[in-house]
Amino acid sequence: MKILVADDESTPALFLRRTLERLGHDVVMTLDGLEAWDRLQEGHYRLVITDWMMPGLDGLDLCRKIRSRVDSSYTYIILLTAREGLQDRLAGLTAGADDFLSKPTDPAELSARVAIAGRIVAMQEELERKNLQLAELATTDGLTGLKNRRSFNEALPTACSLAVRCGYPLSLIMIDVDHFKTLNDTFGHPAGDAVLATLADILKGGTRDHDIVARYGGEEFAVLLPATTADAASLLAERLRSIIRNYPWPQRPMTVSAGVATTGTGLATGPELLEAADRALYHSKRSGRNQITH
Ligand code: GH3
Ligand code: MG
Ligand code: MG
Ligand code: MG
Repeated sequence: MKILVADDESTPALFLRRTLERLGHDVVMTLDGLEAWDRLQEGHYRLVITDWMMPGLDGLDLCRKIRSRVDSSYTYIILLTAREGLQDRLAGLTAGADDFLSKPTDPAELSARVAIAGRIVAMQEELERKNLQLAELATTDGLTGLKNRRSFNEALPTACSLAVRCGYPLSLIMIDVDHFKTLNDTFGHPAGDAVLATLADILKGGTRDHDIVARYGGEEFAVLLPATTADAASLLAERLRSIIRNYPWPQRPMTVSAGVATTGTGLATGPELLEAADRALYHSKRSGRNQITH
């Protein structure tokens, strides 16, 4: 475990270091609270063992500063102190310490208390990992790995206001697979799923990293293109249509219809953009499919 030690007296500090390193920990030593605080800005330490009395920033101040951080993983704090009174312990706990060690420190007790810190921090990290996984699950489409509709709908307003504020055009392509139902009916649902996954790869491969590609519905995809003019978006939509038409599909030729919309006169918000792209897509379908409309 990565441990930061702050102690202004060299003899107990060296003893701590030797004991912790013998237990297999990765230890960084600092001489006061300010230096410790600086180190904490540079990297994440799961455990801080800090002396109470230090010049500059003392142990209590350091505890308070660590606890005032937002958006950072939990740091377990053990306060080293020769003070034993109730008032002192209360002051330490209130400042944010998790535990105490008396000075001079007994190596067996140090080892036991560091083990407690390890358990708490491991639990915390497991929670963070699970939260990340959940967030990923909630925003990703399981079949294609693309963003799902919810995640797209969350990204759309931000992209719109950014485009308006920065004065660049934002384009949206809505794509719907032609006669997809008959593919399912003829070749089965799993074949349909495989086609959707390949389509997602084609769309991802044909766009840039900062473009947002989402599975908007069953066999409908949305491609959001920041800083892309109507002409550029139509060119891209046409290129995607052509790639899909010419792809060697194992079952039968596949085609898509697309509708393109770009921010501009009367088109500024997410719903307006979606409605315009939908209308254009409907026009492509009505006009015989396998085509794009802007
Ligand atoms: P159109 O050219 O008018 O779009 O015809 P279509 O057959 O593509 O349109 P329709 O909306 O009638 O059918 C869409 C089909 O997509 C129906 C549904 O079973 C299928 N579908 C939706 N989601 C999935 C999926 O996750 N996997 C598979 N295999 N099929 C799906
Ligand atoms: Mg001291
Ligand atoms: Mg559809
Ligand atoms: Mg369709």
